[in-house]
Amino acid sequence: MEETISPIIDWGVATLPLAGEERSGDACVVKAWGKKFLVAAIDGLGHGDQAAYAAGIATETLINHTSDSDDVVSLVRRCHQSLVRTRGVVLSLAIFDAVNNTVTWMGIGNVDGLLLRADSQANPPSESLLQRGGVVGYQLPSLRSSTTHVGRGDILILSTDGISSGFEREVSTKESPQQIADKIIINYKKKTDDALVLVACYTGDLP
Ligand SMILES: [Mn+2]
Repeated sequence: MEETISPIIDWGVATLPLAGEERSGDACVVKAWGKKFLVAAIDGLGHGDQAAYAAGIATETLINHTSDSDDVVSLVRRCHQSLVRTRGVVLSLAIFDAVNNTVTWMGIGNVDGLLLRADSQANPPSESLLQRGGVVGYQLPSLRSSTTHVGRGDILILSTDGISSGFEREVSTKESPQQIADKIIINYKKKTDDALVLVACYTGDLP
């Protein structure tokens, strides 16, 4: 994981390997540059060392290429190239842009993405990331990202398939991202897989 402090995002992450495994095949990236911020959650296929190896390569690729190719489609293509000799990963990633107050996101495989609106009048109150089937490093679908407006306090949650669905009912936007992530992993971790949940709260470009 790349640790980053940003003026535009507060974030927290919680992760646990499958019981009996020393290394997790789930990984995440958070990285700030300029007025942008990348969050990504990665699930190496399977679990154990080979899964962790593939997830590590995806992590490195995202960290090393974020500033020069800052769109999610080319980042996924780069990951695909560097993962060809691994078992591959599924991943979802999002780039926040504090100049335009947007987030652009995309998912390959089954890492869930959920955007919860801070504004109680927002309609719809949440949006789910559209995921496309495929495995990065093995078979990519046609890549299309989507961009949506974000406001201060909006919360993006990325979760691997080691987390059961339904946690959004219990998320309070008044809690810190780390508190939200900790609660989700305690209450929704499956016993059959590695698990990771990344919570990012958009604060905007505060003066
Ligand atoms: Mn998994």
